[in-house]
Amino acid sequence: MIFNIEYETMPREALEAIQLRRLQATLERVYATVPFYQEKFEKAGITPSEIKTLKDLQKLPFTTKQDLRDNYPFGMFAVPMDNVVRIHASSGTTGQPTVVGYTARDIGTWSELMARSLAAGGAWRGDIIHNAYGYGLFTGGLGVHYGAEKLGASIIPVSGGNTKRQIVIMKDFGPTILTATPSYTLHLAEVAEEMGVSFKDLKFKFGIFGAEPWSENMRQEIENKLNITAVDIYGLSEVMGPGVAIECYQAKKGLHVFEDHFIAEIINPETGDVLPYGEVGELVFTSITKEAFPVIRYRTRDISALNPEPCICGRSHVRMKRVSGRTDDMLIIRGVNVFPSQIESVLMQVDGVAPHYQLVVDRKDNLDTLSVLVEVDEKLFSDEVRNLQNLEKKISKDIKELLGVSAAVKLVEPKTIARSEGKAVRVIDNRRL
Ligand code: DLL
Repeated sequence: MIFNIEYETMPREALEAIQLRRLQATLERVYATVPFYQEKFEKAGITPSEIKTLKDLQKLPFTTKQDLRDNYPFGMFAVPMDNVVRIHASSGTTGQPTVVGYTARDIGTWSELMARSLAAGGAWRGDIIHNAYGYGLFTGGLGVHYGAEKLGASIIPVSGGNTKRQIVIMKDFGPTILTATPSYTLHLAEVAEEMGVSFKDLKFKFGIFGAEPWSENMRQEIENKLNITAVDIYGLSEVMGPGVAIECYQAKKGLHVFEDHFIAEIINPETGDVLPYGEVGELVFTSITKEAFPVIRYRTRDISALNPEPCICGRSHVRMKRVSGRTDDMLIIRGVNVFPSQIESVLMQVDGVAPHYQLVVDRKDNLDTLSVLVEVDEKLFSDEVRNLQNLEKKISKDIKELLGVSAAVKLVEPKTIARSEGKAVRVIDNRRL
C-alpha cells in the first residue's frame, strides 16, 4: 500500500478520536513553543489542558492573516530553524507575503496527502502527470510534484509558462493527467488550437485544477474542450498548500477535506459564531499534524459550506462546497455585494462568450461603476456592431436581474484580456489606488 487509505473511509467515531488526540498534542506543542499562541490563549483565559472534546475547540481564539504578518517571517514557527527543511510563501498580492515552513516529516505528510489527492482525482501509478502549476515559492508546483512521486506516477515538472513548448510536450510525452490552474488550462487549450493540436488526439483522461475560484460552467467548458474529467483541488499555503481538500472523480460534488490532518469549521465572518453543516460562511482550519507551522483556527477568508453526507466514493470525510470567493474578494458596488464568481456564472451562460473576463471598478463623481470586459469568439466578434451591442445590453440586464447591480458590459475581441500563467487576475479595483 502506498499510503494509509483506511483513514479516508473510517467511521466518524474513530476518526474523531484520532482528531481529538492529534488536536490536544498540537495545542500542547504550540503553547510551549510559539509565544504568539501562548499569549493569545492566556488572553482568552484558556490552557490546552481545558480542551477535552472537539467542540471545546470553539473556545480558542482565531488566528488571522494579520497575526501571520505581525510575526513575519518566522515568528510563528513551532520548531527551531535546524528542523525546517523547506520554506514557501504566498504571493503577497494584498500586502506582505506570509511565510510558511515545513519539517522533513511535514513534507512527508504533505506528499502523502497530495498522493491521496491525486488518487482521488483519477491518477495512479503508470499515469504521466503534466504539472503546469508554478514551481517556486508558490506551493502548487512542488506540492503536486512530491505527491506524484509518492504515488509512483511519472511527473513532468513543466511549471507555468512557455506555453507552446508545453503543447509540444503534451503531444510527444503523452501525459494522461493535467494539473494547472483552471484559467491557465483554458489558455493551454487556446494555444493548442492555434498550433493545430486537438486535445481529442492527446492522451489526457483527468485534470486536477485549483488555486483559484472556478464555476461549474467553467468545469463543463474545460471538460468539453479537453475531453477529460475535471476535479477541483483546494488548499492554501498557511494550512499546507494544495491537498487540504479535493473532489473525487466519481462524484465531483464537493471537496473531501482530509480530516485526519485538518479540522474544518464554518463561521459567520461578522460574528465569529460557528455555523451548522450546510450553512455558507468563512472556512476556518486547524492543522492537527503539522510540526513546523501549525495553525489554530486559521481564518481563511474563503467562502464555503460543509456537507457531512456520505459520498458514493466511500470516503467518510466531510465535503466542502467549492469555494465561491473570498470575503475580501467581495466587491461592494453602490452598496450591493457582488462576487466575481457570480458574474462569471452569468457570463458563462451566454453562447459565444469566452471564459476570459475582467471586472473593472471605478469611482466617478463619488459613485461606483462596474465594467465587465469579456471576450467573445471570433465568429461573434465579426458580427454586426448592432448585434454585439444588443448582446452587451442583454448581459447587463441579466446581471442586473440576477445580482441587482448595474454593470457596463463590453464585449472585446478574442485574446485581448491578459492571460496568466498562474492565478487569473479577475478584478481591477481602481478605487483602491
Ligand atoms: O493556491 C494552493 C493550491 C495550489 C491549491 C494548487 C490548489 C492547487 P495559496 O497561493 O496560498 O495556495 O492561495 C490560497 O487560493 O485561500 C483560496 O482563496 C484560493 N484557492 C485555492 N484553491 C482553490 C479552489 C494555493 N480550488 C488561496 N477554489 C485560498 C477556489 C481556491 N479558490
